Amino acid sequence: MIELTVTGMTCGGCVKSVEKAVKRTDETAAVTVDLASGSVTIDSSKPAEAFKSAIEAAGYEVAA
Ligand SMILES: [Cu+2]
Repeated sequence: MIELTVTGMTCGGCVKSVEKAVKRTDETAAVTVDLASGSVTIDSSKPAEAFKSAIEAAGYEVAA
């Protein structure tokens, strides 16, 4: 299980963008995004780095 803290999400549209970035990286990943806390939980066998890059490329910041 991968847990990332994402900052810069302000609305449901941002949540969708982050979910899309995750799915682009691994279409079979199960992803849960909590808008209030910025917590993004991903169930995938791919490395966390791959998701971090994808989310950053979508325009959000990922805390280490
Ligand atoms: Cu938004």
